[in-house]
Amino acid sequence: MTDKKILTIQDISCMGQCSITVALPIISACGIETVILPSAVLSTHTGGFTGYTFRDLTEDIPGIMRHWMSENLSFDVLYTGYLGSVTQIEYVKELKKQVINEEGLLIVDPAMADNGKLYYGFDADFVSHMAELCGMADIILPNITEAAFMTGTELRLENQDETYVKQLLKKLAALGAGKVVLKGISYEAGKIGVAVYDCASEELQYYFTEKEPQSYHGTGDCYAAAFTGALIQGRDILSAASLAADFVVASIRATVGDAKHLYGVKFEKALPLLVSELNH
Ligand code: PXL
Repeated sequence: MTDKKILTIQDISCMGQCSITVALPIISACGIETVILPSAVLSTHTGGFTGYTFRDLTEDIPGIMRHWMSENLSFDVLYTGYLGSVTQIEYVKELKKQVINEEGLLIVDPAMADNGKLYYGFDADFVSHMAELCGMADIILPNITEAAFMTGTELRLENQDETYVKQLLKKLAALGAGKVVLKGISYEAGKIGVAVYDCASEELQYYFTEKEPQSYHGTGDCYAAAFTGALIQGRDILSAASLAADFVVASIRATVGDAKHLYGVKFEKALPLLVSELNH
């Protein structure tokens, strides 16, 4: 029996509990082999730190891909996170063509904005290229900010209603994506959740959790990794989306008591919960 392999492309932020430093342990804990393609190496992530180093690895990507092709290596899933440039988005399309099995999945976490703001270094051109990549994906995992930016829709971080959320989902579907897991939905005070939308059948499902008062960097990355790991381990999309939400809440709860720890969440403390829920 051959087990599935996930290839993930995103940066290594050496310190900061995001991107590859969370994707690798989380997906591995789900029991799935994870192949990494680092898009850049930063001393820290770009949210809240200043003076970080940034080594762009764009030029290395074609050579890595060609070596895999020469070894006849291929993978079942391409899961993308933080990408450093439009060129890297183009390379993702090439990777999907060259090293992902024919039946393989493309899962895209746009990882470029949150709370109404683009992350440092991104612009409107990057957003439109990311929207195009989302249009080629089987599953996309945007938050409300990314969804609004990619579809040119007014941003409502609060006081959302189903009409607004359905408008966003339909516009994301129009990009061409297969399924959408839209994060950061809030219809009532104290609750936050995800909408899981099948663009072909228009089936819409939700999962809500308690809203934690403090927000942390890197929770989107933890969410995407747990979702991808659970899905490839055999969960259906709603179950994977729900499990990932519970995992992020547990990670935040493990972090709140430590006032010095604001740059990321202590997801390590919640890994046993994720593993036991997955094996349930
Ligand atoms: O968590 C998303 C992310 C990943 N990688 C880097 C980032 C960010 C968000 O700011 O800066 C380098």
